[in-house]
Formats: sequence, C-alpha cells, structure tokens
Amino acid sequence: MKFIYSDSHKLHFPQAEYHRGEMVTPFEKPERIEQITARLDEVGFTGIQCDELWDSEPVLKVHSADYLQFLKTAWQEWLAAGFNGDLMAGNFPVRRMQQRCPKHIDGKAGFYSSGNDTSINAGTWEAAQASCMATQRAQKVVANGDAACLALCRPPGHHAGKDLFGGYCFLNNAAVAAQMFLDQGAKKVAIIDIDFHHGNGTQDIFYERGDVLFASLHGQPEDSYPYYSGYADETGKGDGAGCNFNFPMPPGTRYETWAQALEDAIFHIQKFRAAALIVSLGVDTYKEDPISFFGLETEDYLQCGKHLSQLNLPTVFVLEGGYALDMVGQNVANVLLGFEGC
Ligand code: Q9C
Ligand code: ZN
Repeated sequence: MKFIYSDSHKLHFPQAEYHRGEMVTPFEKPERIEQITARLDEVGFTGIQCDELWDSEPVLKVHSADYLQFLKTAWQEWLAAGFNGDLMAGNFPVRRMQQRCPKHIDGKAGFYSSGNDTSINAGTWEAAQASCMATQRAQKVVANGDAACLALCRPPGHHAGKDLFGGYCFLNNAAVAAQMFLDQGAKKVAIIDIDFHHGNGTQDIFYERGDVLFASLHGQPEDSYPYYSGYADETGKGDGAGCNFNFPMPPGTRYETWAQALEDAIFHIQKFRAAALIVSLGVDTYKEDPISFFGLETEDYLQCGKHLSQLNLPTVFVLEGGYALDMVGQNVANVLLGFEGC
C-alpha cells in the first residue's frame, strides 16, 4: 500500500496545550508523523511526498466559504491585533448568545472554534492545506485503481465541522475524500471512524445527507471529549435519517467488545451499499494512549485491519489521532498489514 505525506505538516507546531489543569506540550505534535513514516518505511510501504497545489473545490462542499476565509487570514489578523504567541480561542457563543461573527479576531476565533485545545500559528493554514491535499492525492490513487491508500494527515480532521475548528483539527480530510468519490460519480460512500474520539465534525457535515453513511466507535460522551456529541441516539436527520451510527463505549473497553461494535458498523455499511470506504484512522484506542481510555493492544490492530478489508471496498485511510509516540507507528502499520492480509 502507498502512503502519502507532506513535510509541510511541520509548519504547524502548537506551543502549549491546557490539559487537566496544567499547560503541557501539545499531544498532537510533529514527531507523530516522523514516528509513523519511519515505521511504515521499515515495514515496506511506499511513501510518496505530496506536493500538490491547494484545490479548494471539494473542500467548499463540506466547509463554508466564510470559515475557509477565516482560517486563511486568522494568523495575520492576530498579529495585526498586536497579539503575540499562538492564536487560541477563549470565549464561545454558547446557549442563548448571539450567533453573529464579530469583527475582532479574538471574537472570531471563538465563533469558529469548539474549544481551546487547538491553536493557530504562522504555518497552521499551510499545514492544514497540505494535510488536506495529501488526502486528495490518496483519494486519487484509489480512484485510479489501487485497492487502498493512506493519507498521513497532520493536522488531523475529524473534529473539524462545517465551520468549526477544534480537537486539533481544521479541515475535515475524511469528509473531503468522501465528497470526492461522490463528485466522481459514486452514489453512496461510507465513513467509518475508529479514532478513540467521536468524529463530531464529520457527523456535523453529513448529518442531514443521505449519500454518506457515518459510523463512529468512541469513548462515551458521558466521560470523554468531545462530550457534547456521540450518543447512540444521534442517527441523522432529514435525508440523512438513519445514516448516522454512533457506538459509544465506557472506560476500560478492550478489543473484544470494541470489535463487536466494529462488526456492527461493518454490517450497516454493507447494507447501505456504499461504493467506497473512508477510514478515519486514529490509534488513540491504544491501551497506553495518554489522553484516552480504551485498552486495545498492538496486535489487535492487525485484526481490525482484517475486518475492514472484509468490506471489499476501495478504501482511503485518513490519519486522525494517536498520541503514544513509541507505538503509534506500529499500531498504524498493523491496521494496514491486517488489511492487506499479512
Ligand atoms: N487538553 C484527535 O484525536 N482534548 N483529537 C482536549 C484538553 C482534545 C483529540 C483536552 C482531544 C482531541 C484527532
Ligand atoms: Zn482521537
């Protein structure tokens, strides 16, 4: 299997993250990609450096134009306001407040964000675009006949909503890949999100659409980020009614239980008759992950990949989370190895 990456991911390097009452080094850091590429090289996958120019066409079908404009100019506006250091949102238009975008960048940041966990620096927009272009390239590799391809996205994407950044995400790469299959003639596409966290951004984008099935396996919202979505009774709306599947699971969930939800999701995808599959591939389900609470082991990812291959669909893997630096490479590699039947 080929994997697509871009060195431009390094341009996004948040300085600090507020975590459990302390400022810490961000979990979502450049070394993640270095670890993964090193391991994928060792295992014999073929890395392709992506140098494609920005193409906003499929992106504008899943994100709003005003949101993309915000991302493009946010850093310059932050500097122009006289602020130093990373842009980070601190105030949000919550219940009963006005949903009107203010003029000041400090207000705009909160208007377009779901949390204070995701900061913007000078190179963030370029890195987010490169991450999205790696996805677009991987989708084209699959559209041109490869059975599967991995986009090594950084920053990740599944928490990015139609007009929201957060959860370390800016552009929803999985949504862009799904949209591309549809634009190329597919009638229906499925996205399965196996990152530890609920794919709230992807759910938001497709919640009222019947052409994309979204299924997510994740830590239950009672106990886990993103806290305000991911319940099993969120099943879609309008044209999308019955096309959204959430599988929330409690702390300590191990592979046996998790794999039952995976089988369940796979069953629904088969019934949906999707023409292509996008996998939001996070390996923060790993037992040693520093911000998550499932108990998957490195060998389990082989089985997981094998299950996904049973769908027998053209498949684009899109990297999401995974923060246990020592094992993130092997865990990602194992999903692909299992998928290829190794
Ligand atoms: N430090 C992905 O795995 N947690 N995103 C905020 C404050 C945010 C995870 C807690 C977790 C986001 C792609
Ligand atoms: Zn995650």
